[in-house]
Amino acid sequence: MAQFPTPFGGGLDAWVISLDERAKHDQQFVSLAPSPAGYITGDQARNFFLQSGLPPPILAQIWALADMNNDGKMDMHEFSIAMKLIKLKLQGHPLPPSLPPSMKQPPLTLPPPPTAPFGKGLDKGRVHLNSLEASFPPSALICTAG
Ligand SMILES: [Ca+2]
Repeated sequence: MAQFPTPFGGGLDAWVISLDERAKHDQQFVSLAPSPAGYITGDQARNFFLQSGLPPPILAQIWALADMNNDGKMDMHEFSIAMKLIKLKLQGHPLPPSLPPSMKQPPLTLPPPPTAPFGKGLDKGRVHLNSLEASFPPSALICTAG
């Protein structure tokens, strides 16, 4: 019987990618300069994954698992899966024969980040301040109870 330490409680799925992990993976993905379409190539990914210290044959297995649509490229979600598999492998978990369903689902449907144009920042700040003053007149703050 294999005896792994199980840091994950009985009910929790070791393959689930947490929001924190996904956020880190997304940052790493962006740092690899994905194409405008949102993909990194096999070469880009391989060089990055090799930094994990895992042997190339293992990384090839991880790639095969994570590249869900087998297009030879990684989108943000596939990259996150690969990173999670690398982490688990480094922790001593065996690779799954196929991708666990809990990994295929995105960790959360994140709302798209607000795309505020930089030029409008000052104006927006001013509007925000004005509305704050309107909502909280100073007289309310110095009102003493009883
Ligand atoms: Ca792919």
